[in-house]
Amino acid sequence: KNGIVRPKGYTVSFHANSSVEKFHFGQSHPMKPWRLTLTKQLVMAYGMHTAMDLYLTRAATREEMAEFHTEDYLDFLKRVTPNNMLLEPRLAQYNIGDDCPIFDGLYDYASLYTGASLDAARKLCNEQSQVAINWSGGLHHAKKTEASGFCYTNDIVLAILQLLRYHPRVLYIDIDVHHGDGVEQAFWSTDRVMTLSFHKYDKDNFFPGTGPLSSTGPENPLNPGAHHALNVPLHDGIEDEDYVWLFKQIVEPCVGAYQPSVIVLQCGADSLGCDRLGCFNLNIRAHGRCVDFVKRLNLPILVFGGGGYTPRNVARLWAYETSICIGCSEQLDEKLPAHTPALAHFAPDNTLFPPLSEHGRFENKNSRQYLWSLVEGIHKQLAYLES
Ligand code: ZLV
Ligand code: CA
Ligand code: ZN
Repeated sequence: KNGIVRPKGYTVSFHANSSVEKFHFGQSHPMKPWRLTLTKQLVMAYGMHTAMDLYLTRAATREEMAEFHTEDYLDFLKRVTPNNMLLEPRLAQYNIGDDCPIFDGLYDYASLYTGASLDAARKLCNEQSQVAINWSGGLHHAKKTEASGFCYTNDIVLAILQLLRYHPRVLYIDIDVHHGDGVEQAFWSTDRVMTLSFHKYDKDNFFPGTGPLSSTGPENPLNPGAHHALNVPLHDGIEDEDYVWLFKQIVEPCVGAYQPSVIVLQCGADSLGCDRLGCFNLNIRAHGRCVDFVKRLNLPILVFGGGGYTPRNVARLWAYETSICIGCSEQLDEKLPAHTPALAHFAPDNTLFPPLSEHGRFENKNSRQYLWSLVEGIHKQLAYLES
């Protein structure tokens, strides 16, 4: 079966550089850049590459990264290596440690995933693409002057800064299981970006410990950023129907009230069931329904990856979400193509949609009443925008 067709006047662009796939955070570190190799293999095995514009991306320049990060932090990232790091007095200051280790080629890694996000943003700005995808991006924890949570440079913040040159209002939506704290913090005081993160929240026991419902922007109502940060804190074990329902109940009025001209969607795969670090019970189809809902709003979309620590499921999810962006998801066979290079990784079932919630690792601790209280809380915040 070949012949996934492109709809006329609608372009999906796919931005990647296979060099990012070869970096290693270290033996026992959960972040595995080779999950991107698996993802691309599935995308190609399904023949989706014929339905998109493919771009080989470049590394971001230092000047581009300095639009958000400080010169001294970029200097540090550029000079530090596993060999000289013990001579470096400021490792703690830049939050280097077990989560964010120094590994060979760190600066190249960060500038590559960041360059791909900037390329993707520019394709949207010049309207050569309606949906631009960078699965290597979405590193939402990095701060202006420090690394955090496996993230060194914040490609999302830098991409949004690009979009703001052409777009009056950017809506950022983050469905990674972790709070999108770096993006929220960067745009805390502006009304030109609305940030909305869905995440597991447990102040003292789950990283990064920020993002309660009550955290909605600066408290001073005269600050333009007031009410422009939105957070949807969840407990363990949320399931498909509840999550998708909640997502729609919240995203729809956000778009209605804020009227963004472009959407940035971080699709972290660690919100799936069976993720090594996650604690939700979502299946691939449910995660994809959130992407589909955003796509149907008919606004330009920048699509990023993010977390995702069970590589076979990351690849399944992002290949499936690529098909949703193209609009060909109905045409995908559930059975993975027999010629998929790394088919062994998807054994024994070899399917795109293995059940990820059945073994119920996490009991659902989100009552209906709790979910309604979140919807109500968000609607209350949005009411401030109308006035
Ligand atoms: O998916 O880490 O819990 C975007 C993203 O959102 C912590 N870090 C912090 C707080 C104290 N540390 C623990 C230090 C652990 C160091 C190594 C691991 C190693 C093996 C297995 C799991 C972890 C780990 N680290 C699990 N959770 C953490 C978090 C950081 C989560 C970042 C999520 C990034 C890409
Ligand atoms: Ca999130
Ligand atoms: Zn995450």
